[in-house]
Amino acid sequence: MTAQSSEASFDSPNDLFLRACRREPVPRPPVWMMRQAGRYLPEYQAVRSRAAFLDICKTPELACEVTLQPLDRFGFDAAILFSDILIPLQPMGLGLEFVESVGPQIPNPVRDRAGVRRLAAPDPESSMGFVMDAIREIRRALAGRVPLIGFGGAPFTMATYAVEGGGSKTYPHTKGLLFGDPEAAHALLTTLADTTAAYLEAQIRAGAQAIQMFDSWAGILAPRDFREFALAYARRVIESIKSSSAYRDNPAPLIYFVNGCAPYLEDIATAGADVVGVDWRIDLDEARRRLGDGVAVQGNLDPTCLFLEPEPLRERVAEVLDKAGSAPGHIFNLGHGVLPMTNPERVDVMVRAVREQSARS
Ligand code: 1CP
Repeated sequence: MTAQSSEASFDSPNDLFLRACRREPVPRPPVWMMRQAGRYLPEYQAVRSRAAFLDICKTPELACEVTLQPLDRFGFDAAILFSDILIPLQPMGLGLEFVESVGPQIPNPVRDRAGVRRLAAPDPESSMGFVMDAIREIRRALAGRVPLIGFGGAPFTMATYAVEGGGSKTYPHTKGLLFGDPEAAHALLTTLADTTAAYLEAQIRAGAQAIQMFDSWAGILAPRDFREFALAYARRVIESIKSSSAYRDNPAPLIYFVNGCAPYLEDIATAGADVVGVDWRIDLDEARRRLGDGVAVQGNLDPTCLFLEPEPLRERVAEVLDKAGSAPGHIFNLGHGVLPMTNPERVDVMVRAVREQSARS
C-alpha cells in the first residue's frame, strides 16, 4: 500500500481539497475519484462476499471500512461516504432492491399524478439515520486525515430511477412524463428536491465537509429541458441548503456534477454551486472559459484511460492538468465513476502522476 500523501498526518491535516473548492491557491491540485470505493477493489469485494450491498450501506462500521479502503491504498485527498444516491427512494415509498448482475430495481415506480401524490417526504434522521451514523463514524476514523464528502442524487437523476423503476438507456417513461404531463413532472421534481435538500442538510449536520450532487443522467436532455427539469431543481436544492442552519454552522462547499455537461455550461454556472464537476467530453480550458471564474472545476480524465499502459496514462493525466491551467480552483478527478474492471495499479499510477507532474510545473 503506497502513495500516502506527506500532508496526510494528524498534526497537519490535509485540507487541499477544501481549499481548492474555495478557489484558494494550493501547492498542487487535490485528487480523488468518483466511485473510488467499490467493485474494482479486491478489499471491497472481500467485504461484499460477506455482506449484501444495502447491508454495507446500512451498517456504519462496514460503510466506514469500505470508505477508508481507497484512502489507505492510494492516499486520495478526500474521502467520499460509502452509500448510494438511491437510498432516499425507499423511505419515499418507492422501494429499493439491488439485484445481483442486474443493478438497482425500484418495485413501485411513479408514472402519474396519483403516484406523485402518494410519495412520502421522509425525515432523514428517522428514516436514513444509518447514513448520518456512518458519516459520524467515518469522521472519527479519519481523525482529520482528509475531508469527508457527503452526496446525493440531483432531483432529475433521482426522477429517472423513480419513474423508470431502474437504470435505462433511453428513458421512455421519464420523457413521457416530462413531455406528456409536465405538471406532474414538476410536482415529482419538487418533492425530490425538497427530500434531497433535507437529506443533504442532515449529512452536513452529521459532519460532511463537502457535498456532491450527482446529475448523472441530465445529459439526455435538450438545453431547454435541462433548464426546466434539471437545473431549476438542482438550484432549488442548493438554495435550500445554503439558507439552512446546518450550512451556516458548517459551510460545506457544494459540488454539482452533470455527466454530459458541455451543452449547458453557461447555465450550470448559475446553479449556485461552488464547484462544477465536468465529464471528459469537453476540455477543461474551454469549460473554465465558459463557466467563468465564479466556480472551481473538478475533473475530467476519461475513466477508460485507466485501461492504458502507465506511460500513455501519465500523458493523459498531464493533458488534463495542462488544460486545467494554473488558476486556483481545480480538483483532479475522473470525468465519471471508475469502471468496475479497472486495475487498481493504474489508479496508483494516476494519483502519483498528478502529484509528480504538478510538482514539476
Ligand atoms: O454490488 C455492489 O457492490 C453494488 C455496486 C454499487 C456500488 C459499489 C452500487 C449500485 N452503488 C455503489 C456505491 C456508490 N454509488 C457510491 C459510493 C462509492 C464510492 O465510494 O465512490 C456512489 C458515490 C454512488 C452513486 C451512484 N449510484 C450514482 C451516481 C454516480 C454515477 O456513477 O453517476 C448512480 C447513478 C447510482 C445508481 C447505481 N447504484 C448502483 C449501480 C450499479 C448504479 C447504476 C445503475 C444504472 O445503470 O443506472
